[in-house]
Amino acid sequence: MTKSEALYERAVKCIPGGVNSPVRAFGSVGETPRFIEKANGAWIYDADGNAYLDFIGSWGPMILGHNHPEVLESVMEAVKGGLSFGAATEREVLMAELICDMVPSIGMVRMVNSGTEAVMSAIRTARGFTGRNKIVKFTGCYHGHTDAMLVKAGSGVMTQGIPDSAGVPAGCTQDTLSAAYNNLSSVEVLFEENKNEIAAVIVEPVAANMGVVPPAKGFLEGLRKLCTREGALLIFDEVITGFRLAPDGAQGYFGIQPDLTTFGKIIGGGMPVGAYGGSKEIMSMVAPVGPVYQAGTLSGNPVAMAAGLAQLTMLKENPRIYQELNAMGDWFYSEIETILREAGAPWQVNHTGSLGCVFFTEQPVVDYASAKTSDVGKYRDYFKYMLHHGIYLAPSQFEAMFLSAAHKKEELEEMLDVLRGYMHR
Ligand code: KE4
Repeated sequence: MTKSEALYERAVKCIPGGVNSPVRAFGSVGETPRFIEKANGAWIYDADGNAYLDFIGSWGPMILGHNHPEVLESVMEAVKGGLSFGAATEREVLMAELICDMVPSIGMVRMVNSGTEAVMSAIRTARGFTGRNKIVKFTGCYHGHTDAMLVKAGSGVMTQGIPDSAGVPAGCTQDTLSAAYNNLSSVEVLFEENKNEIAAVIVEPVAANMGVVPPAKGFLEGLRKLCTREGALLIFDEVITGFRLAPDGAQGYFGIQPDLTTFGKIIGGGMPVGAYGGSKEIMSMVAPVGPVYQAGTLSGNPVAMAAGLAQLTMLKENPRIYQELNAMGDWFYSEIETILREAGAPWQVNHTGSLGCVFFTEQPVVDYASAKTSDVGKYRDYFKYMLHHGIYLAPSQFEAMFLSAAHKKEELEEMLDVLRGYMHR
């Protein structure tokens, strides 16, 4: 029995599914989850000492690679002063000033502890600001596990959202409407059917939770125009894309200004951090200034701020990281496609910058319906082969690959060699 197997055997006895987040259970790929002991740069090491080239990076936070010395040093420095005070600290001011400086649409920002909390709070703020209740989301986009966002795929178009989880009362999703990603007319219909009732449209500017699905040309611009015309707020959920695609996130990368933005992952440098922000007018709705209540014991935690500040500051001071990372992604994902085509495989490769994924389907993947045509059995086979050859990919077809500034070209070439081996096995 490996140490991971032994740990998993113990874990399932005291943690639901043996994990603290479902995707980590490797449920859809039929492998024992690897219990990771340490990480460095682009590599992670499991309890049995196996090394893996890491294409998850903690699901996005580790854009500079694991254990970046400047992040560690900043954390160690903060720890010496204490872990948490439940009081205002200078680091929170520095973090808010930095985010407002890097992202032009953000005039004010509130720190929270997860992407879920950021989305939950942004939705409440949008409802408070507009006095409206309904929220439009896109089937296949994931915005954390706040009740209102857990609606059945495809439900809600002109009807009330149907809960997609036990324990979510119908009342929590009745105001959530679902549209189809990259399909502006599906949003138009909802605005026609719910005149003056839609508080906000929330969207992943690059969908990365149904696999990676980039926005079609004109999609984000169309959402901007629709929301402006209808008096609804446009919320960009940049928990994944924020500070990944550009110093000012997907909104900078695509040149579209949302009304509210949610962040997570990268802004925490690996520590539990989320944030939501927007114009001063909108954010002045938030307590204690305004009537929208939101709070958090560990929000703006000094140690978490130290990690996030170190990472964000490096990103801000070295914007070349983005050109290099995006160019590496363009090269890497096109190499993957070449290997597939040379092997006569019709699989699809989608990417935007350093975010990408392989869909095991023959049709272009532009939304949830087309993503779901993927053969998850083929994905499982691919995942297992790559894992056993030291390549750590998302244990689900409907997730993303994340490159980091720590990935060296020769290491990516290694992965491409393993992929060639898989395609010619
Ligand atoms: P958290 O609450 O997990 O910090 O963030 C929720 C969230 C919000 N918005 C987007 C666009 C997200 O991708 C996420 C969380 N992403 C997943 C990865 N697909 C986290 C991994 C997990 O659930 O364990």
